Amino acid sequence: MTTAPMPDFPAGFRWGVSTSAYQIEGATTVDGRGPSIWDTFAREPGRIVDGSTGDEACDHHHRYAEDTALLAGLGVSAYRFSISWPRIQPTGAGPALTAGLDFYDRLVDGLLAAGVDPVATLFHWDLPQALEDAGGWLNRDTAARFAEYADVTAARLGDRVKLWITLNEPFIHMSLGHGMGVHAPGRVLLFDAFPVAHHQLLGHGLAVAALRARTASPVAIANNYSPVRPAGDSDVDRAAAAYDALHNRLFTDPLLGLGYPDAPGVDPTVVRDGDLDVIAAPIEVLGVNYYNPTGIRAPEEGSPLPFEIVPLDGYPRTAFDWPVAPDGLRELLLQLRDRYGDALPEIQVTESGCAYDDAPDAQGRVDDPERIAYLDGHVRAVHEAIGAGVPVTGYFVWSLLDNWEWAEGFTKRFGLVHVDYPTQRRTPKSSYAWFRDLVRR
Ligand code: PNW
Repeated sequence: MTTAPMPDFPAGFRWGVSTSAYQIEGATTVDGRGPSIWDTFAREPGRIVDGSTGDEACDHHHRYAEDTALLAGLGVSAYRFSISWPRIQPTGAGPALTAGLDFYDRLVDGLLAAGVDPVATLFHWDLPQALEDAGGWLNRDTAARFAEYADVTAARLGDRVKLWITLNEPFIHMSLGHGMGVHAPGRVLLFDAFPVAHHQLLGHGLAVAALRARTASPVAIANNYSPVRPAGDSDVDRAAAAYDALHNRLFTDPLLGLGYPDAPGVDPTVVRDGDLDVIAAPIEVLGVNYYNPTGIRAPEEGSPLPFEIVPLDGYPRTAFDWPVAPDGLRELLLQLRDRYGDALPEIQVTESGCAYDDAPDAQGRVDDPERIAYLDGHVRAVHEAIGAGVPVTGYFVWSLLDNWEWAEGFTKRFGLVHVDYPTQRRTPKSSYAWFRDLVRR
């Protein structure tokens, strides 16, 4: 970490923190909530490293007032949360459940009273199980169901949510959920998962139209990006380009009107006339989730993949074994600007953060200097990108709270606030104080 003073950010720059519904809420059976694919997946033996589920998670559904007070104490101008689709429509179709909407209504009003802008994500991977039973995102109809869910949700919250985000990381949901089977719904389709990409993007486009009818607030999507670092030499350029097209362009080129790139798995027979126009509906903000770059080399002879992912040498590592590479964030922001030029909307970094094995000391304090160094480096990288002309207007830390980290269960802690799961006691870490001081300046 450099000791140089943090440079000033433009006035109005949005500082926030992010969470998602299934990772923090718990209370999975209250108020008529239906099961989601993550309730199902977490119950399958061997799926989650510690055998846990999100049944309780951080118990945020009951403790949202305490968590809103933590946000107020942090002084952030925005909080990005996600809405649980099966709380609103238990089977993914039909009228909205009033009790489900009531929870988010209370949350949103509490945030506004605390001076925090509510930023709502509609889909952070917790698909209603009934839709999965009908084919999930492999079924084109799910895109229409998603737009209907966006409509009924924005009918209630559209006047107060300050930024709507349709999908969170459709690439990770496709690749880990449907390609490799390490996330719900656990399908192993490899590149045959492409319809999951197209139907999510179609759902996004249809939802943008539904939101426009209900709200004047800006609309975004949150994509995951990872700049590609070629490793090795023979045929590496071809492998790197294939991975780059899959991870960084498949979910962005069609959004910005360029159609699908030449990426592994793209199947034009899935794309109907008019779909690309729906997908390219203008959005005000591109959400960028960034954690690390990806090392790529040419595949072994006979490999089913046109690339091989390899660990990157020479970087410190988080508890997830992910490399700490703030330069990758600057590189990616510049790449987006260079690639899309005037078609690129305003960017907000909607997730940036790291997992470490944080634990309270004998005095009950949680000191996490590695997280402070991580965030310091990434915030500076954003500042450099702004200086180079990239229109970045916000930065959200993943995450407010330690929470249920998908297939990793409770074993990975990403929070600015430590959570002791048996007691649900919240303890702000030293990174919470660091971020508060940064935001306050
Ligand atoms: C994102 N990967 O997920 C999600 O949006 C969050 O819900 C999650 O908690 C956070 O990042 C930390 O993992 C990802 O394997 C999951 O490359 C896996 C990967 C990337 C992002």
